Amino acid sequence: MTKNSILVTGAFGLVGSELVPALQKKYGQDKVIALARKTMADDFIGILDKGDVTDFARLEELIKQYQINTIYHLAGILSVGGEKNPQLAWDINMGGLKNVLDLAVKYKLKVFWPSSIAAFGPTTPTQNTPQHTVLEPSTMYGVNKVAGELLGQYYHLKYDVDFRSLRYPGLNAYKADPGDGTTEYAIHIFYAAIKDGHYVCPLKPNTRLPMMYMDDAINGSIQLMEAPAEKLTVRTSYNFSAISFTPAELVAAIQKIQPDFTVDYQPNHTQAIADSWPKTIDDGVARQDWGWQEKFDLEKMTKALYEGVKEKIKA
Ligand code: AKB
Repeated sequence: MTKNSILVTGAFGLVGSELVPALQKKYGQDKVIALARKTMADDFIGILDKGDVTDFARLEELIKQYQINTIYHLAGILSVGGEKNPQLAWDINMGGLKNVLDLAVKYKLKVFWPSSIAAFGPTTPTQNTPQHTVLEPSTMYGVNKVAGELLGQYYHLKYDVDFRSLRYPGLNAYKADPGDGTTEYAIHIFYAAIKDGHYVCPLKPNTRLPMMYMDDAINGSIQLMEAPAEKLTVRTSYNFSAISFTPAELVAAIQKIQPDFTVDYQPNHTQAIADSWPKTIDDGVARQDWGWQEKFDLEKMTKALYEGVKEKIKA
């Protein structure tokens, strides 16, 4: 084991499953430690270990054992899961981050932590939501994201922790199974299209939400972590955006590949969450500070997801 390793918590989640291989490719397999609480992929190649982010002593042991200097702290509970169990969301989302930040002070770690469009709420301007705006979320997950952003900035100002963060939009990917979130309908729809030719959509057809293909999210996250510190003007969390689409627009894009695909719209409890979030995001500060630029539009994302999910189902 070499010095200056990278620890990725939530390594087998939607983001972690793609971030770990990208980091391994960039920095070497022996530099990346994938941490999981229980889920482990059978075909994983590299260094993996077990641990719970709410267990301070275990995290500290891992940091010492692997000589960690950077943490991508991804483990957490999403918006729908957080409404099912707000106490658990608080414990994992806030407890895990507080542990990571306290260890970052002690071991001088660089920290990446994802915030989300869930940090915004019903009183936030919904079109081209600015970087600096009202943050009054109505979900526990959103409350955790706002508190986490402020805590990260506090540790940066008070203890000089190199805390960096992005407000992820809905991230769409196929390597891992989607988690318990609101924007995840945009992943489930591909499985339903390919398996059944039909999807029951939990959101109204015109519910516009900010979204991104995972390749862009991974590139942007690594790019932010590599940006020179003096370029960064935001130490809460950067607005981070690529495409915004509605379920109806996504259905139309899938129907270009599979014309007989059909959908029923049966909005459920997730509609209220989606309605409290922005429709489009102004991420001009990220573009200006560290050169953020996405590569995937709706058509390119749809093609990549369709092919990826089809292969996964076949396998
Ligand atoms: C969710 O819908 O909960 C997440 C998110 C936007 O943070 N995908």
